[in-house]
Amino acid sequence: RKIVFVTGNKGKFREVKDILAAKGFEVIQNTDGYPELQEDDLEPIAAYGAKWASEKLGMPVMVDDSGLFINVLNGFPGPYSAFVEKNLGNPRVLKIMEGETDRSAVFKSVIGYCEPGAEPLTFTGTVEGKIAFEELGTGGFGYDPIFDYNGKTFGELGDEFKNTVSHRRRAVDKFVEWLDSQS
Ligand code: ITT
Ligand code: NA
Repeated sequence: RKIVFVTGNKGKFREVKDILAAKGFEVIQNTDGYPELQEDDLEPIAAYGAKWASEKLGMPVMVDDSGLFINVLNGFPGPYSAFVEKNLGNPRVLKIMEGETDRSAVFKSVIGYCEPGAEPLTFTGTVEGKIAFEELGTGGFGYDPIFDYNGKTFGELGDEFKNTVSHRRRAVDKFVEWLDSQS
């Protein structure tokens, strides 16, 4: 079974490809992109993007809208995660977090899936962690070097372990459960 994943993010694609390969799916990357709504929640962004891309391409597609939600910052950068990573980067996020004792944060991934002519569906996964005090590790991508999961960052833990516990893994598991229930 094949699934087209519309994303420009190599890290996301690599993770989803590995997770879904283990479940017997082949994932094909499409980099055409889609308009991203400005919303506080990721679900409507993923739903709209999946619907838009499936109509545009005329085939079933999945997208993944994700972000890092830092509790003491009221969920920032959340839906602005891509903008913040690109324009500020991990060092500036660490700077904002200087002196903060509550370092709890949540990574969230929302998979949007849509077939042409149908309504979009969303599957959400989260994982809790803490913002580290420095960037650690070279694995993963994006915020992984500053996301501490039980004492080590996702950057240190690397893809293989990350894929067993991550927000993305949990979202993909729900998606596959739904796909299996359809066949
Ligand atoms: P798309 O083409 O799929 O939209 P994107 O990188 O723009 O790719 P988003 O709009 O969903 O993705 O923005 C999410 C941001 O959060 C982006 O900067 C990612 O690098 C980062 N991010 C998402 N998942 C992550 C993860 O598992 N580990 C580290 N950073 C992550
Ligand atoms: Na994006």
